Amino acid sequence: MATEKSPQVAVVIGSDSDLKVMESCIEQLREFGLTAEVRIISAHRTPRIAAEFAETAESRGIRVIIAAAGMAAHLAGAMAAWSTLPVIGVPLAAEPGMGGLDALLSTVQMPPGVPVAAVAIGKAGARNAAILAVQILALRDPALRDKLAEFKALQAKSVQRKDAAIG
Ligand code: RP5
Repeated sequence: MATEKSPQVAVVIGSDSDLKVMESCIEQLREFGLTAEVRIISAHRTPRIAAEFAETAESRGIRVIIAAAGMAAHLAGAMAAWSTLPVIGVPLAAEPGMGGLDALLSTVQMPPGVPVAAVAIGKAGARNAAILAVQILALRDPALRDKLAEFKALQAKSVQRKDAAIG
């Protein structure tokens, strides 16, 4: 059951080998003051648990599911199949693999009717997944909207500083 403090974002990874990259997603969420429900669930190795997790996520207070996997990355699609929550898919480069292109195509090429918001491969996608989740939550949370505005301003300042330094 959802409580005041239940996490609103779930970060699901297909394997513990995905955690290193996805730590930057969890860290980015933390920077916005959000904790995540983090789980290792595989679309292929634990398919029943994947279905149950996605089906019950909303009743636990989850509002956005971030799903990251490598190789034939069906985890985000499996989440989207079992839930009406927005699902963000992070394709990862796994070994043996194709530098993440395999996972990218598996994540992004969803058939009509079951959308997954696919982000970039690896760390960039991991961070962007967190920011996109924050943007979704910010639609109904003015404090998060303010944090996003501050985040954008700081990012711009950092580029401007580098531009000035290169002189
Ligand atoms: C995917 O297979 C996982 O998301 C991981 O990226 C990849 C390899 O998994 P492991 O063999 O390292 O557990 O399902």
